[in-house]
Amino acid sequence: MQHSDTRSASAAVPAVPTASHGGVRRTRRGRGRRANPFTATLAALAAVVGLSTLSAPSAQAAANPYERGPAPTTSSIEALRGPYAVSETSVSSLGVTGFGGGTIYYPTSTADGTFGAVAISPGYTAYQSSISWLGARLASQGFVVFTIDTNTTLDQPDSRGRQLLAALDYLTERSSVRNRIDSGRLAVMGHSMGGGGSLEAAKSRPSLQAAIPLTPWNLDKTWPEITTPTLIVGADGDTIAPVASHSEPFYTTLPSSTDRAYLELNGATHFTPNTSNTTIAKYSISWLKRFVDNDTRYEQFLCPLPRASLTIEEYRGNCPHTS
Ligand code: 9J3
Ligand code: ZN
Repeated sequence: MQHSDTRSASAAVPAVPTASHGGVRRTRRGRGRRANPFTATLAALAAVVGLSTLSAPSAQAAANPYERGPAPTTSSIEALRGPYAVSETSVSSLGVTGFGGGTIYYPTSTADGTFGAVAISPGYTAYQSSISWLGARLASQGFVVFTIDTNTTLDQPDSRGRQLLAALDYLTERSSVRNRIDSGRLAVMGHSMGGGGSLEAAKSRPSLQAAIPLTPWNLDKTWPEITTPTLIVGADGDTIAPVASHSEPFYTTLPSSTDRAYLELNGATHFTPNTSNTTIAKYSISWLKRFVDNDTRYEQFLCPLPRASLTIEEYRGNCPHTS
C-alpha cells in the first residue's frame, strides 16, 4: 500500500511539526505522556456518558493533513481557475541539468502550508508552450506545476521520463519554491512522447503518487511494473498515437492491483491536450487531488466511473480505489 487514506494518532507517530492553515506550527504530541488523574477521570466519564468528542485521539481518524482548498463541486473542477491565485517563475535551461528548463506555476499564498507538485513534459518536436495551459489551471487548484522543455525536442520517451524526474528533483531540492513543496507528494504528466515518458518515470520511481499520460505514445506497449496510480487519457480520433496501439494497451497492461483509469476523449485528436480542455482538466485535477493529496473529497468525480457523454467516448477504471 502506498499510502493510507486516514491516519490515526498512534504512539508510533513521531512528534513532527504540522503546519496549520493559520500558519501556526504545533507538535502532534507532547514529550512525556504521564498519567493525569483529571484526564483519566474525564475519559471514564466520557465512556460512561458516551461523549465521543472527549475520546482519545487514537480512537478516531485524524483529519487529512494534505487536504487543500474548499470542498470541490463539479463547477469548481470545471472552472478555468481554482481558488488559489497563481504566481510563476521561469527556469533557464542554463541553470539546470538533466532537462531543458521550464516554468513553475505555484499558489502565491504561503498561508496553506506545502503543496504537492507535478512535472509535465511536452511531446516530440514540441515545447512547454504546447502544455502551458495546464500550468495555472492546475496550480490554481493547489499544486506546484512545472511545465518543462526537454533537452532536445527530438528526445524519446525513455529520455523524457528521466527528464521529468530530474525536473522534480530540481523542483524539490534547488528551486526557489522548494520550501512550498511536500517532496513526498509528486506526480508526472506529459503529452504524447511526454505521456510515454510519464509512464517511464512511474515505472522507474514507484514513490510517485500519480501519473497522467495525455494521448501517450510509446513503443513499449506493456506496463505491468507500474504501481503508481495512473490515469491514461486517449483521444478517439488520434491517428498519431492510435488508442488501439497506445493508450488502450498501456491501460490494460497496468496491474489490476494498481489504481488505474482510462479516459477516452470523444471527438478528439492527438493534439487535443495542447489547448485548454475542461474534460482533461477536471479529471486531472480529481486524479491529482485524490492520489497526490489523498483528498477523498474528489472521489465523487471518479467513482462511480464517469459515463460516456458528448466529451467522453469511454471511461474504464477500478472502483472503489485501493490506495
Ligand atoms: O510526441 C509525439 O507527438 C509522438 C508522436 C510522434 O510523432 O511519433 C512519431 C515518431
Ligand atoms: Zn513494458
